[in-house]
Amino acid sequence: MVLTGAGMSAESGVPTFRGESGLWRSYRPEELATPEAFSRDPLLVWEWYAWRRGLIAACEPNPGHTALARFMLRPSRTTTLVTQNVDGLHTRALERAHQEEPTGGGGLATPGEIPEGARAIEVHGTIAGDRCSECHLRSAAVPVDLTSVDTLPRCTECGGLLRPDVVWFGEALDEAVLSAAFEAAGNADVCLVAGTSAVVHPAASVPLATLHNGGDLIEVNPESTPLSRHARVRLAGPSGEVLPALLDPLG
Ligand code: BV8
Ligand code: ZN
Repeated sequence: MVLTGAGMSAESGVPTFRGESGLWRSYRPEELATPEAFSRDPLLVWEWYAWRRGLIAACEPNPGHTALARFMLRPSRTTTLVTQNVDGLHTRALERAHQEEPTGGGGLATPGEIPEGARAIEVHGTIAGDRCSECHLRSAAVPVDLTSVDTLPRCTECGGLLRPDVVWFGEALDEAVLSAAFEAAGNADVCLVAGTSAVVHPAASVPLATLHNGGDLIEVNPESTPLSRHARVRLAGPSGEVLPALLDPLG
């Protein structure tokens, strides 16, 4: 299995959370990505997410996303991708790779949707979706009118304020999504961990399930992290360069 974090998208131009470019108007993500911040100042939180949506829309998947997508789509694929990222770049890379070469470069074409098992498990949700803060109805993201708190998007069903469909700090992850991630890790021979500082839980402990089951960890990160000491192999470089070098020959 593969676990990715914000570092995976750094070479696409999406700022990481804890790197120097991760700040926005001197706020830390932990101050804005919380239910308390949203109920205190929904306009400020929406300004941050609207800014991120605009930035992400202008970004492209990088060669690391593409190499991983091709690897996931191979007919013999038995790899599960779990991501902490909400930017949707893995899905865009998978859709593009599936169009270009439905089986990642080998075997018979499987037309139509990305195969079920090849989809990214987004444990922290998606910035491309909205969710009602009252009735939890989900919908595709709508444009956000930031003129004032009164012009923020509201639920068509109950009139509640819409929020981005992401998991905030202090909020529980979706049970089914999280157990799918831990199950994949528990069954994996190898957990490839790319681009995460491994400080946000419970996602950061998913790779430990591979270790507990006798599997190995490979870490792709220019820096070391709390997972580094558990890694059988550490590839200390940017995922946009390391993953193509690592995965393309395997294809
Ligand atoms: C939960 C969605 C319980 C939103 C995100 C004290 C108080 C309150 C809570 C806690 C606390 N202590 C611990 C907690 C729990 C908390 C937590 O872990 N906090 C941390 C900060 C200590 N966790 C939670 O609150 C979680 N929920 O515990 O619920 C519960 C249970 C039942 C009932 C109720 C509650 C929810 C956590 C989810 C938060 N949401 N995102 C949004 O995006 O706006 S987390 C956010 O951080 C992103 O998803 C991000 O992916 C994630 C992790 O960060 P990273 O991905 O690792 O990114 P980071 O910038 O940190 O690191 C980048 C790495 O890439 C670096 O290592 C860098 O070296 C590397 N890199 C850079 N360039 C490259 C590269 N690598 C490769 N290539 C490159 N080119
Ligand atoms: Zn509603």
